[in-house]
Formats: sequence, C-alpha cells, structure tokens
Amino acid sequence: MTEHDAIDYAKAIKLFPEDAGLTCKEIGDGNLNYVFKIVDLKNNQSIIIKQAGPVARISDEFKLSPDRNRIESEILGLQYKLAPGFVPKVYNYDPIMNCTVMDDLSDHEIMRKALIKHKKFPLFADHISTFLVNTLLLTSDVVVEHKEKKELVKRFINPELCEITEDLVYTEPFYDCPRNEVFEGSKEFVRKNIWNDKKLLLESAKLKFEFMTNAQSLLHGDLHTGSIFIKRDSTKVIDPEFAFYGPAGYDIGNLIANLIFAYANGKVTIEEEETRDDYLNYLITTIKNVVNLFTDKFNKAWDEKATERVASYEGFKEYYLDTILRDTAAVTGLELLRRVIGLAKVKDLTTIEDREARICAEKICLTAGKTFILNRASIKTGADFINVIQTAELTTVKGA
Ligand code: SR1
Ligand code: MG
Repeated sequence: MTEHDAIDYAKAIKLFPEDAGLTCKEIGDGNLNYVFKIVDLKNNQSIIIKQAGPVARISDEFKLSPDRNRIESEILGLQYKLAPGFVPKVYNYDPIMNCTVMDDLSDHEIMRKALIKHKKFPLFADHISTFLVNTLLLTSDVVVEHKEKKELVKRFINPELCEITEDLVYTEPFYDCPRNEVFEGSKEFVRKNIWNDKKLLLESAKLKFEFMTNAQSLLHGDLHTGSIFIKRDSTKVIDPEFAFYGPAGYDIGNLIANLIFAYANGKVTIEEEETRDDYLNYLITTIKNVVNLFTDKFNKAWDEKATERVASYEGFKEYYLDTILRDTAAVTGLELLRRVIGLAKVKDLTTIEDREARICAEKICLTAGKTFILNRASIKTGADFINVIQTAELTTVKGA
C-alpha cells in the first residue's frame, strides 16, 4: 500500500468514525515490512497497519511468504493472553492484503534508539523476564497438552523466516561469506579468531542443528531491542514474525546480546567517567536481573503450572532449566558474532563514529561472543554472564 491506499484501507474496514480526519505516514524502519501510522486528527485516535510484501524491504534477494503476517497476528493474539500487558492489541488481520491492524505505541520509543541515547529503564528486567517465562514455558510440552502443542507447531511452521536465521545467524558469520559486511578495521580479528577457529565452527554446527530440531517453545524468534517498545513503566514486545517452535534459550540469548551491544556502545561513546560508569552499571544490573529473574520466575511457574507427569520427577526441572540457560549463553554468543560479521547490523555499533572506538566495541562483542559459545555449559547465573562481558572488556582494552 501507499500512504494514500492505507487511508482508504482504514476507511474501508471502518476503524474510525465517519467524520474522521485521517492522515498517514509510513514509519517502518525494519528490514522486512511496511508500517503505516494512521492518525484521526479530529478525534485524536491512531492505529498501526503493518503490511508484509513478497520480498524483504531491505533486499529483493530475500523472497518471503507474506504468510509471516498471519503468523505475527496470531502469535500476538496468543501472547496477549499469555503475557497480558506486554504486547500490542491486534484489531484485524487481512489475509488478502497481508496486513495486521494493531495498537499505536507512539507514546513508547524503540528500546534500541533509547539505549543509544543512554536512557535507563529500571523496570525492564522485571517486565521482560515475566514475558519470557510466560511465553516460553507456557507454550512448552511441560504445560500444554501434547497434541494441542503439536497443533501449535503446525500452525507456526515458518520455513522462510527460519531459513533467514539459519543463514544469517548460524552459517554465514562463520566463514568469509560474500554477503557478510565486516567493518574493515575488525576483519583481521574476525579471520583469526572466528573463521580460523575449527573448534568454534564445530560448536556453531551443533547449535545450528539444535535450532532446527528442538521444538521446545513458541519463540518470538527475533527478540532484539529493535523489537521492543518501551517507556518508563511499560514494555511492549512487537514484531514476532520470526515466531516458530524452537529452543527457548533463543529468545533470551537474543535479548541479552542486544543489551551487550548497548553496553559496548556506552563503553566507547560516553566520555564523562561518572555518567559512563552509571550507565554501564545499569546495563550490568539489567542483564544480571534478566537471567536471575527468569530463573526465579521459571521455577515458580513450573511448580504452579506444569501438567506433564514426568515434570515432577526429582531433578528434571533443574535439568530442563540448565539446558535453557546453556542455550541462552550460546545464542547470546551467536547474536554477538552475527551482528558484527553478518549482513544485518545493529545501530549500537554502526553509529559509533570514531574508528578505533568502533573496533574496540566490536572486539568486545566478538571476544565475549566466542566465550559464550565455547563455555556455554558453565554459564548459568547472572553473575556468570557478567563475568564473560567484563573479561572480554578487560582483554580488549589491554589490547590482547
Ligand atoms: C533479511 S532480515 C535480516 C534480519 O532482520 C530481522 O530483524 C532479523 O533479525 C533478521 O536476521
Ligand atoms: Mg523485525
């Protein structure tokens, strides 16, 4: 749709009163879709229409079924029930126009943009840990009746978007793929420490196959800070078009890595020492709390909500949670590597103007990323996650 078409569409589906004075602006800045904000200036109401085309917005090279828009609208509806208050409300899904109408969240801001401005959100770890436990545990075989769960697996089969993740996260960052976009100052470091490390390549292969075969939980599938709208007292998760049944740790690791990008940005761009320490401490506390609150809330929800008989066997909950935390560490590492090496970048790094500062931030991410993957089995607590980040920071700053 053009902006003009979107106004006609809003009128046709009778979303606004007859006397509405509608305006429209296309505000999408993601990689795949078009996002129209429709405002009724007369009655001061607004909504969002998100439309999926047959190819990705960033490149015709990615041919994608617009069915992703159905997946997005359906999972938003499900998450609205599982994690009330943490996703926008969906008003309409249209399988002909491949578009979904939902709440306008313009009173919030995109979390990545806010973090690049070094803003703090003290309630975020509490909010997102509830969202993660509710959406991940409550869609798993631990809680959902198994035939019903298999129906959900069918409904959310998402081959094309999974292929993007398989390629961009699990495959291309691990060799000198022509589609990669490595910053020239970081390329030698990448070649030596990533592409030439056979042990790391083997671990990436194991992880790729876990991603493709472990239908554990209904994932958001792309839970980075650009998929979160935030304000002081509210967190809304958007854009779940990559949703499918995969390893629960994928969402948690994705999120933590993106908090680490904010950390690396703050570390090299905030000049005043006290302000920098304060901001980095906020991010360290947030990362630690995300892991620890997830663990606490997961244990509690398991005790209250598990329906599967074997879930009550002694030691099983601990075993299951351990595998999620191991996968969380691994995906934290994978996301850290792929955003530095691969095609899809993050502004936290690309907006760093000073060349040496950007190289330093990227090396922190690459060093931590590699450790998260290789040592994933022993990274379980918030303190363990922080230890990897701070060690990477120390070795990078010392020029190792
Ligand atoms: C072609 S899509 C590139 C990236 O954008 C999305 O947000 C996902 O993160 C994907 O990997
Ligand atoms: Mg997106």
